[in-house]
Amino acid sequence: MLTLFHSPGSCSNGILYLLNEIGAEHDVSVVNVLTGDQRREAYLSLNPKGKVPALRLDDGEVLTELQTIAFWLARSFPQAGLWPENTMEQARTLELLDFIVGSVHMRGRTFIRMPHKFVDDPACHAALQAHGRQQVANGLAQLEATLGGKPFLLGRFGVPDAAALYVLDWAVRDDIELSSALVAYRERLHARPAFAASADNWGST
Ligand SMILES: N[C@@H](CCC(=O)N[C@@H](CS)C(=O)NCC(=O)O)C(=O)O
Repeated sequence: MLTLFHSPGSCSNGILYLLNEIGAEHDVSVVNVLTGDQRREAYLSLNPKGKVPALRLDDGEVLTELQTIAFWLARSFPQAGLWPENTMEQARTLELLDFIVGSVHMRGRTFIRMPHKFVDDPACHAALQAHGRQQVANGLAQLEATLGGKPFLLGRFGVPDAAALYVLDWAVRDDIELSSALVAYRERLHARPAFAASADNWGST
């Protein structure tokens, strides 16, 4: 059985959503990053990086990093059709995943929520948070341009949409205004059965 190590409301929501999108049987082991579970020995022995998501496979292998886990899931469950055949579409998938994780999350949202991780002086935190908010807003504008009227980022639903959903949910939580196109896109993602199937472990949206 696959086991997702997951903190409800965090970026591991993206993997939870994909597991349900694929219909892959799985357990969820909650690692609450708000209470520091990720730094406890029990979790560090599984993922020394002290981050979620992590996915333990049937053979005991543990995968970390959202893009890696998303790739593994999409390739291991080909019947779900989440990994494109075409090389250009594969490249676009990786490009979007890297942008959402590497830029919007790590270089945007992280500054909003965790300015203390980058600079000790509390006097600097507001400036770092403002920078993070601007980065997230820029990133969302980029995603809207990529959507360009399509229902999902690559036309049909794909793994980058599962990552886009948690940054959209975070934007709402952080009071960052969404355009009407992004509101409609988020609603489309919330309307998929994978979202209802994830409800018990989703956390606040
Ligand atoms: N690049 C990693 C980032 C993972 C990450 O930063 N996860 C956050 C939750 S959204 C976390 O575990 N934070 C706990 C911490 O930094 O202590 C990925 O995409 O999987």
